Amino acid sequence: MAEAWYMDSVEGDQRRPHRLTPDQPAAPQELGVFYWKLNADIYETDPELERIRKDQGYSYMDIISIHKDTLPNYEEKLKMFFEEHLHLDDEIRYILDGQGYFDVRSKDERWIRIAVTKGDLITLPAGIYHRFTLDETNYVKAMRLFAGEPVWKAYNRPADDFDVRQKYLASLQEPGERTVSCLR
Ligand code: KMT
Ligand code: NI
Repeated sequence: MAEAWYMDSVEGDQRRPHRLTPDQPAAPQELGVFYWKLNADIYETDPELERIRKDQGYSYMDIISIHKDTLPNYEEKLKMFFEEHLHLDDEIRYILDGQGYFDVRSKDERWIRIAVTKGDLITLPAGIYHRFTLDETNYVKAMRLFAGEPVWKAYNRPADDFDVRQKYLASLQEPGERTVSCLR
């Protein structure tokens, strides 16, 4: 798993690490987050990526480059990414270059910060509250994967009455029920 830690609640620049002192490591796999480490230098021909896409049914993919010179409406999009939200489907991102932070809500409603870097393929389960930010390097390039026709719609919190939210919460009660057939 990528490095993850519980965040402090200090106001200020979202791009800073916001680690507690002392550092408090976290285990996002307990929240249904999945993870693979791949070789991003060969993403165009990587058989391991092909295998994951086939096994998981990730038929759709595109590439997003988040940098002030490459992303239209950069500031506005960054703001949207950092609003606490959920989706009806898994959010699947493969970091091809650069880095950033996915924050996910723990079972006790604290923020867990997951540092993703080149080669990290991460999936956030449908119904989990989360957000994304660049770090102080201000650049990430990521492959967006999706099982079937992509639906990007984000529902900002509160979205507690959604079926997908209730199902997600129920899935946390049944460890072992969340299975992804993979090679970790
Ligand atoms: C999202 O949906 O939050 C994004 O696509 C931005 C993060 S991709 C590393
Ligand atoms: Ni999202």
